[in-house]
Amino acid sequence: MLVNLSLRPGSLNIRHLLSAPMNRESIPAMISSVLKKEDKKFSYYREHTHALSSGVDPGKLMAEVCMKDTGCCQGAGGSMHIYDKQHRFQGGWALVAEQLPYSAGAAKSILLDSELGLIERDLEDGDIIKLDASLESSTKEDTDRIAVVFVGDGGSHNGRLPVLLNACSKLKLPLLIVVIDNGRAINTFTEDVAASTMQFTLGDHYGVPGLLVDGLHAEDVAKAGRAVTNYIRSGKGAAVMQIHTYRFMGHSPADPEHERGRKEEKTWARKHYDPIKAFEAKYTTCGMFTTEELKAAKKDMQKTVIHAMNFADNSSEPKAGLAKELEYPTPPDTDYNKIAPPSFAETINKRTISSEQMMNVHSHIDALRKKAEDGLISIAEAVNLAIHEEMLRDPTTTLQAEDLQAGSSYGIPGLTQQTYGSLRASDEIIDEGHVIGKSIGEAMNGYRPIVELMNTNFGIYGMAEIASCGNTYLQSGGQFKLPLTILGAGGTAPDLPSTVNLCMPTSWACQV
Ligand SMILES: Cc1ncc(C[n+]2csc(CCOP(=O)(O)OP(=O)(O)O)c2C)c(N)n1
Repeated sequence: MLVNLSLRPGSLNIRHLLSAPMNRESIPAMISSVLKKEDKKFSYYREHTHALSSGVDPGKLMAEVCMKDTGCCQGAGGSMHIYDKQHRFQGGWALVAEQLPYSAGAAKSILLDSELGLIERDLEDGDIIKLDASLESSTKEDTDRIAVVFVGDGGSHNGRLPVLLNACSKLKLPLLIVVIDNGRAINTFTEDVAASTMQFTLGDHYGVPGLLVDGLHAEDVAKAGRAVTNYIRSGKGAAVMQIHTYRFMGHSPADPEHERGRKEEKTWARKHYDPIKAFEAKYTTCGMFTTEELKAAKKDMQKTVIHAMNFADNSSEPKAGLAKELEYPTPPDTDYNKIAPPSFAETINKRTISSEQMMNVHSHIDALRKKAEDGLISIAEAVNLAIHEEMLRDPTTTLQAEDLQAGSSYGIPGLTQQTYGSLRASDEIIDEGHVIGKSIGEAMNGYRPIVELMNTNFGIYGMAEIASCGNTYLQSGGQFKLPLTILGAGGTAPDLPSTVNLCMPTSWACQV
């Protein structure tokens, strides 16, 4: 358990809470009071207030919910897929719990930035680039970034969470996992299906601390959020916050709310468990603000809502041809050999690869090239050669595989960890969904991961994540290009793979 709560005076105000009326939850209040623009935020399909409190423009958000051209994803995402690259709001994911491994990749990208000496900078068009940190003047926001992921209590019982906790622990990921616990998944009560409802203790096995918070009082949630994020920002690793809350409305407008005891429960909650009523009563009583100030603030908020609605109403439908335009981030006939390396490549290589490692990898590459010239190179060796050429050409290229350190089954990742270190070339747990998912998070945050699947068919564990590799460029309205390569051996040759399947995120696949 985490203790020592501390709340900076004035860090939570009426506006923070009033930005949260859609779910009547105090959690968005916490987001806006303790998270920074530079933090990487992952939510699920109940993400509207998370996006708003992360700084996403209300008009653009409403237009996206209505799938209009002016939405933050050009109308290609819709209600459950809100992305705003500039505010590091990285979805909006509709498959329950799929966002969990993505957040691990985002948190890992923060560690990679610091290991390589890279820094993120905003461009005027909302895009983000990486630069050599030694050439920039850095701020606190550059050095204490964290990632945060929200998941419902139903989603927190998905197997992706323990695997995520393992990664948090092994890598000391700067990640806050927030379990939004309304006691049910649609209409299924958690205790009917789960052996324990104490998700904040799940990290015990992995050494990841957790805190249980009553979401009734916004101030408590913000205090706890401040304490937990301070802990993570200080470099101690990840933490879990489980926040109790209540869902006043049905799961969706289509929900008939037939779960047992719903009527009585709602009557009780309206009286005793409404964070907005609690907030208003507490702070008008103690004189923090008057009833008139409260009314004025509400009016102000209503104006914002009306303005956002009108903006969405008056916007056009997405332009015809948008889906075609967002099919590939780079044209399919692009010659990747002609893409210039990043300007920092040479400096970062010098900084992170010793001269001995460099000599070794170059003699390895020379030997493979010689084999290629002699017509003796195997497919696995050719892929290994391509991986080394790419990892040297662009230090933002990473590699993840099972059994990687030993070269995996066919030598495809051979000599990568020995050359580029275990963060860029990482051995992975045997959960292909997690590995591909973590790579998606890296790819959304300036890296170019390669996943080697040992054998292609093992990728079946990662079907959800593979689908999102293909969807996300489109659904984010072109904001996230996902430069991710998945490759694996196919065929049954005992020594060398007879084929290597390559699949790229933007829905093309080929067999070599
Ligand atoms: C993989 C997957 N299975 C099923 C669903 C259908 N579904 C949508 S929401 C939901 C319940 C999730 O509950 P919880 O995680 O507690 O989130 P809440 O909506 O209560 O915030 C289910 C089963 C889905 N979206 N994705």
